[in-house]
This record gives sequence, C-alpha cells and structure tokens, in this order.
Amino acid sequence: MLYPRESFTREIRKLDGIWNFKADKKGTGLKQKWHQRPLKKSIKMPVPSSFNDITQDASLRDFCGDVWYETSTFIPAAWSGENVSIRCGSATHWAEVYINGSSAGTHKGGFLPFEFKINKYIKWGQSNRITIRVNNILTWQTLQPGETVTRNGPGYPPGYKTLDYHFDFFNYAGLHRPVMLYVRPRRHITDITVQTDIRGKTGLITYGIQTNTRHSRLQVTVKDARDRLKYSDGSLKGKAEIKNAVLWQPGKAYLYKLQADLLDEQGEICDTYTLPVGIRTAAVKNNKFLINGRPFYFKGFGKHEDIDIRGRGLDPAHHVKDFNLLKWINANSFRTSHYPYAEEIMNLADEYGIVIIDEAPAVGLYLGFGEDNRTAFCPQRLNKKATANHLRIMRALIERDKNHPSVVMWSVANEAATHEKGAVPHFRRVFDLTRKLDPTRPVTLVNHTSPQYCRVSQMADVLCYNKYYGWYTDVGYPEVINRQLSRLINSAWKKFKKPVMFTEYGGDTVAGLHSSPPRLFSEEYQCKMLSEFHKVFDRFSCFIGEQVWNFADFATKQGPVRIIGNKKGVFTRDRHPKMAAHMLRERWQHKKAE
Ligand code: BDP
Repeated sequence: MLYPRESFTREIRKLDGIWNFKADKKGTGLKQKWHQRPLKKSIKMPVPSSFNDITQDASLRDFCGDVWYETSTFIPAAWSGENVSIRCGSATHWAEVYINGSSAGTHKGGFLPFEFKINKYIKWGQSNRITIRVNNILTWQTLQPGETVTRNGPGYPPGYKTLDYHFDFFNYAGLHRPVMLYVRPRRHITDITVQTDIRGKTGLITYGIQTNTRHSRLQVTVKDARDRLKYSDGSLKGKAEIKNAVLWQPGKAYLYKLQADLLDEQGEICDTYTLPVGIRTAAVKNNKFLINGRPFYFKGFGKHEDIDIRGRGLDPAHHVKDFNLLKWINANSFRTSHYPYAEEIMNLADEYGIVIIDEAPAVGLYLGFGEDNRTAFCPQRLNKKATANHLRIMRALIERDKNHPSVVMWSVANEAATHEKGAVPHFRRVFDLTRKLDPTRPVTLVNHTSPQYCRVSQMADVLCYNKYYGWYTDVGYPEVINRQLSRLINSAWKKFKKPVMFTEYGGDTVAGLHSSPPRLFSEEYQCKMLSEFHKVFDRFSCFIGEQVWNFADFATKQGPVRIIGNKKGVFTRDRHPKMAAHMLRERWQHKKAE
C-alpha cells in the first residue's frame, strides 16, 4: 500500500484537528444509529491522539467498547470526476467509517492503514459529515490478543467486566494517525514494489508497478538525490541498473527517487507517484548480519509510540526529537516493539539512516507471565482463526513497509509461548508466508524462551532474546548476570548455530533516584546491570546486537510493579537522559561490528 503523497495529479486533504467524540458507554450507539445524525452531547477530541488521557474521566481512560468520532468537511464539486478516498493511518483496534450516515467500510487491526473509496456517498459542493466508530476490544483472535473478563461474586457489581491483556503497555486507542481525504485520478497507480541488490559498484532496483487500469502505458524514471536522471523505461516491471550507485547505509542514508507516470492514450500523464528508494541489501551469513555485504552490529532500543497526553497519537515534534536522541546516543537501530509504527516514523528512519526491525502486533501470545499453567495455543485461544489473522496482518504489514530501506528484518512476534507444541504449526505458517512475500529480508521472532525449551527458534534467521537477569530473576544480584547470560548465548549458538542478539534487557529506573552501592530502581543499578550484560556481549563472535529495553519510560496498565508506567527507559517519558544514556552514548561511540 503506497504512502499517500501529493503530486500534480494527487491531492491530500488532512482532516486532523479537533473532532466531536462520544464514548458509547451504554452500548446503544449502533442501535440508535448515531452515524445517521450529528452526534448529540459530544465532547471535543483531538485527532490524531489516543482518547484515553485527554479528559479527567477515569471511566473514559479505561473505557472498552465503541467510541464515535465525527467531523465534517466541504468537498468541492470539482472532485466529482476523481477517485476520492478516505484514508486512516490507523484506528485502534477496529473501525467503521460512515460518510453522511452511510457505511463506507470496516477495518480490523489497530496499527495499519486503510482506505475506502467514498465517491458514491459524497454530497458534491457541500459539507459532508464523516463519522468513525472505533472499537478497542481485544479477544484471543485479535492481534494483540486480550480478553474481556466478567468478574463475578459478591465483591463486584453485577456484570462487572474488565479488559485483560497480557502485554505490558497501556491499551491506548482511538484515531492515532492522520486521517485524510486522498484524491487521485480515476485511472491511477495503485502499488509499487521495489527490491534492491548490489553488483560490484552497480545498484540494481527491481520494480513492479500496479495500476487500476488494464491498458497501462507507463514512463518510469530513477533520479538521484540531486535530480540527475539515472534510468528511464516504459514497462510495468523492470530492473534499473544504477552505475556507481550511492548506497543506503546505516547512519548514511541516500535516497533515489523512482517516479512512475501513468500515461493516457494520447501519451499525456494521467497519474504520477514518486517513491524514495534506498539501494541496500540485508542478509544473514554464517554468524553475521550483513548490510550491503558488511557485518552490522545493532545498537539501539526497543521503543514504543508513547508520549504524555497524546498516548499513541502521532506527534511530529516528539518523533523528530526521538531520531535526534537516537543520533545523540550513537544508536543505529530500533525495533518497532510491539506493533507497526506510523508510516511517518518509518519515512524518518529512511531519511535518518536508522535501521529497523519491523514487528507485527503479535505480543501477548502468552498467558499472564507465568501466573498459571494454562496454554496459549489451544482451541479456545490462539486457534485457527488467530493464525489466519496473524497471516493477514503479516501480509498487510509487508504490503505497507516492503519498500523501506530502513527495514532490514521482520519480527513476527514478541515473547510468544514458543515452548508449546501448538506454537509450531502456527509459526511455521507465519514464517513461511513472510519469507514467501519478502525473500529479501531475514525474519526473526523475539523470544524469551530458553533454547532448551523453544520449539520455534530454528525457524528464525536471527535469535533475538529478551532476558531480565538481575531484574525479574535474581532480583538485585547483578553479579550473576555474567554466568547466566554466557550460558544462554553458548547454548543458543550450540543448538541453533545462528547469530544471537538481545532485543530486551534492562531494569526499571526512577530518574533522580541514586544509590551507592547500587539498589533496584536507582540510576546506578540500571548502569550496573547494562554494563554486566555488555561484558558478556563483547565476548561472543556470534553476537550481533544489543537493543536496550526501553528507549523511554512508557505508560502501562496499572499494576503493583508499575509506578505510573514502566520505568525501564534510558530516557524519561519527556525525553531527558538518565545516567545510563550517557554510559550507552560512550559505549556505542566505540562499539564496532567487527
Ligand atoms: C518483556 C516485554 C515488554 C515488557 C518488558 C518489561 O516484551 O513488553 O515491557 O518485559 O517487563 O517481557 O519491562
């Protein structure tokens, strides 16, 4: 799915701003057809933003069910000959869009974009009412999974229900990303796929272009960053050979521009779209991760889309700040833990030269972190429907992110119950499909199951581990990290003979809390723990990267071990460095791949 870009044939009308909003607390909205008339007794709600932290109402913060968003916009009669769509960057976790009271379509999944053609519902040359019903309920068949639990017994009001989920971040919801009207010519380019390769000094861009018209005549050009023409051709599919190509490299981004022009019968351009293209390769060979044929060592973080007030809502100021902080701390990469991030963030990564492990929203495919011994992969939970949904979402994720040079590896899930037998057929299908759809990138699964129990690791190209030695286990004893970590890396390498990296390690740290000798939650303890991990990482040649948990403090559901959220950030939630940030900055300045 192409990111919406303006051109002389394409127009974008952003609908971001203040919308009307109403939470359907009695569950009557659909029956009463709230979409068919202006919302009554609505409140103001910013878009994009999560709705949870905008008001002082705890019942809205924790609300589960339908929320209704409404705005209106004037649609010029001049657009009636065009293809007009409404496009949402995401709606968490389910949405139905209505134009002037008529349903234009529904979408499942909270982290990927969707669009619907709306011509037939538009009142041309008039104001049009747009209503979006968003639902945030999770089940075992959604990604991420969750369940509505009815709490019975004398201690609860009748029918008392809560939404439970087994992932450690707040279930923010709403219209998190830009909403827009996207106006394209009736005949237009619908998709472009590029794959790049390198032969000597020549960069190869293999491309395929799709349109919504049968008799497509095209003009395709590739220009360099200074607009010098490097290639031109007229086919839907082709291979551009760029002599003396400037490669896209970690820390040194370089983007070519592939312009596709769709021509009409007279040879006039009827649609044009320009895609930024970075030429690079990504592969795993022997015990190394190679970018452009050279060993790459991941230095960085698992992140979240998470900020004060907006929750998971897109905020350009914060996102640019985050990339500047990544540069400042000498990081070269991050993982989009635990769901696909906004397209605008992916575009920034391409431009900043930051490398991404792109993760599916498959987190919490587990139960209560050891609270009980029920299984996750059972007919009542992660069943065939859940597998089908996981496959559908991998398809949509790859469709959206396939052209980003920053994306070097797919992560199909985080901390699933990979010790269970049921995980094997599920992940076999997920890995197979991912590789089939994109043979150019390695695929991983982020794991917390130790090698001796894991039934899935052999499917991955890289072994990514999350382990909290000295924090959740052997709490307060960082001196045991060395032994435990060495054992893990040794046994992982021995059993699977694949490169190993850490995608999570760290401990909660309250900024400004100091203790010497170090104690839990102090800034000194965070530094001590991380440096114990680093001593071991540096000893193994199969070890290819370290991503600390987390880039910044973030919101979680409430819990006795969460002091207004998870405090494992190296930066505070408002992006100020803790002591560990200075330590990492120093380490990563000198840490090389070879
Ligand atoms: C890991 C999860 C991550 C949590 C982290 C933690 O992957 O989402 O936030 O633990 O507990 O298991 O801090």
